[in-house]
Amino acid sequence: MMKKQKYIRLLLCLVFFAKTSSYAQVMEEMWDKGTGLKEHPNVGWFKDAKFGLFIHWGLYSKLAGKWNGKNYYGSGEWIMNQAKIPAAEYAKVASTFNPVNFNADEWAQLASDAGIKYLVITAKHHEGFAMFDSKASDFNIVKATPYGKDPMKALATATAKKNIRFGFYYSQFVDWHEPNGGRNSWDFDESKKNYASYYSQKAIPQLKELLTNYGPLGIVWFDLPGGLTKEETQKLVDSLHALQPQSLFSSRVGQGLGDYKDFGDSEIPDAPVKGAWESIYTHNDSWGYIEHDLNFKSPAAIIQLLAKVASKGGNLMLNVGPDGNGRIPYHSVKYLRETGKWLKKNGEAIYGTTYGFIPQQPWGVTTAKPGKLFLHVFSRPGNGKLLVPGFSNAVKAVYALGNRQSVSWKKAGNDLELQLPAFAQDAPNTVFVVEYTGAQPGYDNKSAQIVSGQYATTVLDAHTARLSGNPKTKSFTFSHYFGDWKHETCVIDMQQKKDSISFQLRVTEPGDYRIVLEYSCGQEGFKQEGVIGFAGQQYLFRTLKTGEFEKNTPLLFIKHAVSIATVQQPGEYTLSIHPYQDGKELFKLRSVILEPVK
Ligand code: FHN
Repeated sequence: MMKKQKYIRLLLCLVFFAKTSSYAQVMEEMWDKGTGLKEHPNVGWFKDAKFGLFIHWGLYSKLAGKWNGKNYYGSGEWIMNQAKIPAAEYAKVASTFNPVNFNADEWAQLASDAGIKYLVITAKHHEGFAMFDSKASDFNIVKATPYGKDPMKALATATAKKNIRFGFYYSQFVDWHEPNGGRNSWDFDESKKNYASYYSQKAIPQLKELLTNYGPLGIVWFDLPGGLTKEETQKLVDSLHALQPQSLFSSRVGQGLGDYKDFGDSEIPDAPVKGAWESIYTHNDSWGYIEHDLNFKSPAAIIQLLAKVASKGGNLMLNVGPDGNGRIPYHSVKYLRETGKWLKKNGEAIYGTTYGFIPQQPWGVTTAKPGKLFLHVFSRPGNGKLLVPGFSNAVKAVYALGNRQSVSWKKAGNDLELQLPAFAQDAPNTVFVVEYTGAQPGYDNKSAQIVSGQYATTVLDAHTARLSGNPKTKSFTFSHYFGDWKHETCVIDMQQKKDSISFQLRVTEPGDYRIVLEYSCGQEGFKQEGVIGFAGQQYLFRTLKTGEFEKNTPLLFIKHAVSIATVQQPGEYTLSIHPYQDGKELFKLRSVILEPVK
């Protein structure tokens, strides 16, 4: 080949690689950037804690998702807003709020049994009702209800006895009870509100009461900031930190402040994130109690969610919504206890860990401590041979965490292969420990993704694709009911034939694999054709319609089985997807799923 042609070819390759390495760059930027917050010197306990309990409890708990004979779905704590209940009418609920079954010691014991290390409870949510004794407003549980006691005082004491860090959630701006509070536009004219007077007469005095009267607080969890400039927010933070310098303030204090980062509701970052952060999830579909919401995450789902969040380097704060009588729902108690039993045996793989340096595999995720990599095996390989790709360190020992039973292993280049012992196929998360020498390697976000016939499915998340042309990744936030937020990162804007995405795959077993595309597709994009290139073949598909896409409406996805691909030899392959011809956006691709055909 002419010298010039070689040069041009080299140049083209570099351009292609540069364009298609955007995924790796994004990953580097995301987790190298960390949370972007200045970490508090006392954040160490938080980063080690890994598992917190969120409690949403207020007058809304008594309404239980029902008002005037109508059932409400989604966030039960938003019922005043969803039903546009006049503040004066809503306040009357307090006159019958009498949670006689509330028992602080039982709640603290449940948290302890569940392996919870910190507990944050709503002291005042958007409804404006104080679940504590407040001199700043008589609209509180001691003055306005037949219960007449301060449950927060009891809970602060009970959690301290169990060595569980205690904290308050406080809605510092949204307050639907107050004429000058944020976001009640059905009783009050937003344009006439004086937020400054709301802060000075209620929010700041109540926050000072909370940071003064309940002992040392691990956390003050702010929510939905508003009505303050950055300078005013900084002043608020400084004045409150002066009362409790050791307490950690959540990033939802706003204006880029806070001592650790909270991601969106039900959101886990796509890539590992350095620093102190937490993901927050509901146990069912609502933060506040809804009598008819029994869609609780199973113990297995909680255990795997905790491991997935920890595998990115963060904490999971899981929410429960007690009812108006002060009882935590039966399924929350039962499933939290099951989670605690798992943590009792496997807590070493969660507490005090950082993100694992081996990215998600078909079998599960990893967490790490110096000299140890924890393999969280959600799915056991059919032949018991578990592959840990890209493990370059020297191995000292491999064993099952639960019973310390050693596991046979072998290294082949940068592959570590374990011969797993038998264990229950339906075990939610069986942890194996790899002890190694040498420094912990960096997060491996460049290796090819493993595809194996030993697992029922291999999911290729769209955000791991390399992009070429117009396509880009975009995270969508939406809720199906109301406020039960979901987050999905998709690849969008694949419109022209040249717009392609690709996955670098390492197929360890030859055979037939069914290709399933998980996507959302609206009126303008459906019935368009696409092309999948894989293992030397091309496969055609035509998109199906999943529903109309409008802002904030739910993205509905379909798992569309489009073809069977045959892989003749094990090895590295590229799986690419592009539109068959120029047209509208093909779809919003959530993932590509490969299923071995048996
Ligand atoms: O509006 C609130 C909601 O009711 C709930 O408290 C969640 C918990 O993170 N925070 C806000 C929505 O993000």
